[in-house]
Amino acid sequence: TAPHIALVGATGVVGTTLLRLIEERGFRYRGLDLVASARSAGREVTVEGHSCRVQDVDGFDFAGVDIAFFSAGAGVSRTFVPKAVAQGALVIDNTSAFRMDPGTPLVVPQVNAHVLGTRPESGVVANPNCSTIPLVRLLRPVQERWGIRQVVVSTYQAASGAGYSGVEELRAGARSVLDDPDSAGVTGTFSPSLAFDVIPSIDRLLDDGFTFEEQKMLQESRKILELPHLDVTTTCVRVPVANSHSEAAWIECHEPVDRGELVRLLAGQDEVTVHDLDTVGAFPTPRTAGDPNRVHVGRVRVAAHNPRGFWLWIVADNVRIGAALNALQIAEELTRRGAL
Ligand code: 11C
Repeated sequence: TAPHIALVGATGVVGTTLLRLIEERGFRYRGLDLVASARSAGREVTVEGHSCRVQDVDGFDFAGVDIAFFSAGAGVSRTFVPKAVAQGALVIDNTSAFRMDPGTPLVVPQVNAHVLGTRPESGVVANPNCSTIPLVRLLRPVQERWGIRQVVVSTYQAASGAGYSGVEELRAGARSVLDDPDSAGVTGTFSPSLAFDVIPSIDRLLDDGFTFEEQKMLQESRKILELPHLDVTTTCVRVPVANSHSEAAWIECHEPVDRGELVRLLAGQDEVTVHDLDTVGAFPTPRTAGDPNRVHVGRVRVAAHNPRGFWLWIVADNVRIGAALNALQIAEELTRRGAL
């Protein structure tokens, strides 16, 4: 039978997108609870034409819930996921709280659905970070064909990675600078102001000088691809784009790579569009890439001086591909396996 589902973080950018995707993809459920932290509890949200009241996560009873999606931040997950699991729910967690826990599978269905098995012992399946997901979806076939020696990535991450408030802050900052070029913009979620600027710092700074976002891309890629020594190094940058993250990735393999074979290999992956398959140099951008449910790739360049290495330009909707869609595809896979 169809699962009873709960969405914790239902009013956030990932939660509302998850609701839209559930409708778009016709994901079947027999009951639905919308849940959020105290700040958003009590709000009414329309789901498939019906008004639904958002309940407070503090005090919410998970008994009877088959799948609980969490996207209300790592703090909320750390506090309430153990309770949801103890009350019998299977949790699909969108935060960084449990990703590196050895008993918790970290899943991108197109890459490593096999680790789902049936029901995970910990009761939690973790959804990777939004910059990791599109990257590993492209690295997996490359690793299988040529073997990867090193990956160097710079990201260009959209304001929506910081939620609705991040997008609002970008808009307000842009208005402020357009009105007065000497304005310092608007800070809060981002510092300095993101409008007309780029910020090479996402999430907290670690002792080694890398940011947590950069560490997540390394550690999560290694875990998902089951390559504990994979050499991935990144610089994560916030850019004044509302939605969709971009990445410039240099991938060096163990053997020379043929460009024609590479573009055909990538274009053959599930839900991947290669823009320069026939038109060399073509590229997607966050605003023009097209279908937000696909990973977009362009500017595929094999280096003449080192044909073992090539560049990819990658664009993917961070809220869909990087969060809500991946989480829903995990739920679809678990349902298919009868793992609930
Ligand atoms: C951003 N990637 O763009 C972050 C958002 O670890 O799930 C997601 C943070 C996470 O700001």
